[in-house]
Amino acid sequence: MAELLRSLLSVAEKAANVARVCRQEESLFELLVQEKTGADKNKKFVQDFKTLADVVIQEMIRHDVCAQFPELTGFIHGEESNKFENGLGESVTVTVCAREQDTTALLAKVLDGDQTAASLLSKAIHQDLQLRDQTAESLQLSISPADVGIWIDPIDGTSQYIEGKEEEEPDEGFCPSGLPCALVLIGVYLRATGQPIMGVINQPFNRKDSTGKGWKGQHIWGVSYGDVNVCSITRPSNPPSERLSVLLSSSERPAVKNALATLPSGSLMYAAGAGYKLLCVVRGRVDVYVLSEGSTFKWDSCAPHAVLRALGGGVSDLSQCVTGHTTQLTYHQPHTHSQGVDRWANRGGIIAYLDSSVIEKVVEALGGKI
Ligand code: 2IP
Ligand code: CA
Repeated sequence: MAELLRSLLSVAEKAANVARVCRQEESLFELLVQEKTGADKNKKFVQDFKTLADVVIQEMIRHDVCAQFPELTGFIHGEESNKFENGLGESVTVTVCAREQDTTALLAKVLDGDQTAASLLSKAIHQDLQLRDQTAESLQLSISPADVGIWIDPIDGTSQYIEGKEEEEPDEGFCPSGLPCALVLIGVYLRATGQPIMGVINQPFNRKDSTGKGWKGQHIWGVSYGDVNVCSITRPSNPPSERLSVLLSSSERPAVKNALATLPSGSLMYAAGAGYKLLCVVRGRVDVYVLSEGSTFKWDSCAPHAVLRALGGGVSDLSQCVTGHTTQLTYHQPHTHSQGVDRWANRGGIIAYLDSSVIEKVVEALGGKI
């Protein structure tokens, strides 16, 4: 199973490369930012390119992982569907082929014959990239790939990715918006219990490179299975303090913002991206991320949740915590009475922490407001 971690680290890095290439190569960037509507809309164009970029990354991860671990076929789920229907009613399924030239041909079809864009994308997809990580290489794990499933969020924080505000992340690691909030998330859970056991978070746009034109990324991973709790970073050790920093979505309900603002010495902060907010908890940049609505999904939280567990923390359902049940989220069962993506929503909201003692303080401050 440690091979699975090594494979996910490499494919997440490749995904980050595709995300960077789409912004750096002019012919791809033009497609990414142009939103054609009305008469300008090319009916043969299968979908928004931004959706295609997401799907291409998702399918690349699926392709690479299944090629190495066939037991995972049918158990790799993502945010996006790979079937598109264009304005002419033609249906196209986006997949990654075994050979680069075949992927190029397929993408050219989807991109209405744009060979340059198709070749650039295909080259990034088929790049042979092996990410080396010493701790991951020496890790031993006795679990079979046949016992796990995977959630992929190819690009979390898509709106930040498209908008492309070039904020660099400061050393303290907190950026309320901009490219650093866009993340590639790959999480592994146990099929039997839904527990998240392995997570890879890749941040493609962490800081500018030496030329000042391109970007360098960074990644964090964690494994929490049985007695094994290993993470690529050490658990942040914030000095004990009465102060509680709470991270929220800017679209959080006013009643919740007001209630949390009453926390003794509390400070409210806001940032874009569900994955990015979870990453801020992982790094100890804030004490807790609170979300009162069901606007995140299994693919948003699985990877960061596994990393938090590896560090001794967790992610729980906020609505359950309010009733005294602090059990953590699971990832294997859909809401059977819901339709579409809502089947996989974290319906009761979420609360993410390194130290579970924050749950009580947050619940008390919310005092029946949710
Ligand atoms: C989104 C993205 C949004 C987030 C939302 C996620 O995923 O992370 O930023 O909202 O919950 O589902 P907010 O930023 O208000 O927390 P995606 O970008 O993949 O659609
Ligand atoms: Ca997402």
